[in-house]
Amino acid sequence: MSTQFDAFKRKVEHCLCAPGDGVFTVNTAKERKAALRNKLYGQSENVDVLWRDSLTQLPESPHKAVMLGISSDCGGGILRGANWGPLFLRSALIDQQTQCRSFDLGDVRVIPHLLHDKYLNDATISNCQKALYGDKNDDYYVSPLSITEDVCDSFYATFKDKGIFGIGGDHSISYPLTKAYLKAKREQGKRTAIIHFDAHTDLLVERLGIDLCFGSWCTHILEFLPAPHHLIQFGIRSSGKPKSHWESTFGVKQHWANEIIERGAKAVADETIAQLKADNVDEVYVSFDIDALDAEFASATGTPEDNGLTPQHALDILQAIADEFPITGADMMEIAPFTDSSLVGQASSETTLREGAKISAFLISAMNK
Ligand SMILES: [Mn+2]
Repeated sequence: MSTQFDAFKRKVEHCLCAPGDGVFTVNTAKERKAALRNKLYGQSENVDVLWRDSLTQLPESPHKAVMLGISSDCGGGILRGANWGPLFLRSALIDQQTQCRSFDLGDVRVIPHLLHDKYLNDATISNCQKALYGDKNDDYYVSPLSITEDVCDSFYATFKDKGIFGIGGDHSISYPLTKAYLKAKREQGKRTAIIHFDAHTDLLVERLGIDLCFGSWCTHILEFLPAPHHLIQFGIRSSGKPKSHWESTFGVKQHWANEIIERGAKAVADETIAQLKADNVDEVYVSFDIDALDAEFASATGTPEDNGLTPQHALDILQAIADEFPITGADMMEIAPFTDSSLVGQASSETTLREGAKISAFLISAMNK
C-alpha cells in the first residue's frame, strides 16, 4: 500500500496543482484564486507547499469523496468558459454548502490547447512534457483527458473504497472519469450504471473528425458498461433525432425532460430503480451536465436550453436512487461562470453556481456514505 500510494502521490505532485490553479494564468483572476486559497488554507502565499503536504493525509482521510478539478474546455466548442468551473464551484461550495466535506486532490495541470495525447505528434508531446515536468522529461501524459484517466486509474488502484468527484470543464472530461471508474469497478466484480443528466445525448460517434469531445463522450464509454442500457439519461430535449433513434441505435435508456415534467420525478425514479434492480446493479456513477437544468437555473453554460428540469426534479431523482444504490463516483460539468447567455447580469451566473453547488453537495454527501 505505501509503495503504491507513494507512486500515486508522485504522479499527483507532477500532474496536478493546488485546487483552483488549473487554469494557467499570470495575472488574470489573481484575486479569485487568492480568495479560494484563503478559504482552503487560511493564506494565499506558498499554497503549493501546503497542498503537497496535504496529500500525505489522503489515506487516513475520513471522506470517501475525493475532489478533482479539470479546468479544460478544449473538448467543448459552442461557447467556452467551463475551464473556470473548478475554481468557482469550489468557492460556491465552501460559501454556501458549509456542511459539504471532501478531500481535495487539486486540479489537473491543463495545457488549454490540448485535448488528448493520441491527437499529438511525438515532438509536441516531448515539448509539452518539458514545459510541464521540466528537464527530467518525465514520461507522464500532457493532455487533460489523458492525464485525468492516468491519475484516476492510479487512484482507483490505490483506494478501493474512495471515489472521485470530478469538476469540469466541458463534458469530454467525463470520458476519462467514467472510463477509469468503470474499468476499476469491473475489475472488482461490481456491476455499474451511469446516471447521466443532460439536455443533449452526447451520443455522436465523432464531431468534425474528433471522437472524444463534449458531444461524443457517451458513445465511447458504452463498451465499458455491463450493457449499453446501463447508461440512463435524464433531461434530454435538444436533439436532432427522436428518442427512439438513440435507444434503438445505441441501446441506451432515456428519460427526456418533457416526460419527467409530465410524469413527475417520482414515477421516473421508480422506473429507474426497478431497472437497476432487475439488472443487479451494485453501484452507480452520476454525471451531471448543468444544462440538464432549465436555462432559468443554468444560463452560465456553453449551451443553455429552455424547457428543462428544475433543480428539484434532479434532486428528487438523485435522492430516490441514492436511497437504494451507493453513488461511488460523480461529476459536475459545463458550469461556465464568466458566460451568461440570459444577459440579465451577474445574478444568472450566481444562480447557475448556486444550483450547481446544491446538486454537487448532494452528490458528495451521497458518496461519503
Ligand atoms: Mn453533456
